[in-house]
Amino acid sequence: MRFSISLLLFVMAGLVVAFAPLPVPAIAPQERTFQIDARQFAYSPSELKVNEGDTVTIQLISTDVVHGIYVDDYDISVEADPGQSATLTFVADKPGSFRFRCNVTCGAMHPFMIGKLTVGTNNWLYRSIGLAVLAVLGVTVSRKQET
Ligand SMILES: [Cu+2]
Repeated sequence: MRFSISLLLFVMAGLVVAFAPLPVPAIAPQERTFQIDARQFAYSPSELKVNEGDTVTIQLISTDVVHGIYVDDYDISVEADPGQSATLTFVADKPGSFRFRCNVTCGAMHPFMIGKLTVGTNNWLYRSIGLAVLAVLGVTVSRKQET
C-alpha cells in the first residue's frame, strides 16, 4: 500500500515537472544568422530552427536566377538577384512551424521551392533534467521499500 502511494506521488511530480509553466524564463533570446543558398528549385538549408524571441537574420544567396523568400504568417520577404545576396532580419515572436517559399517566379518548379521555419520555446532542457532527477529518486525510494 505504501509503495503504490509513493509511486503515485512520483508520477504526479513527473507530470508537474513536464507540463507546469516554468518559473524560470526560457533561455535568453539570441541573435541567429543563417545563410541560405537558393537555386532552382530548392533552399539549402531548407529547415531553420530558432527559439521564440530570437532575432533571426537570413542571408539569402541566389546562385542562379532571381529568388526570394517569403515567410508565411510573419508576412515578411526578401529578394536576391542572381549571384547576389540579400538580408532579412526579424524577431521570431510567434511560436510554431511556418512555411517559407520563393516569392519570385523562378521557373517551372517554382511552387515547390519551399522550406520550413520552426520557432520553439527552449525549455525542454530544464524539464528533462527535472524528470531525470525524479526518476533516480523514484528508483531509490522503491528499492528502499522493497528491503
Ligand atoms: Cu525561386
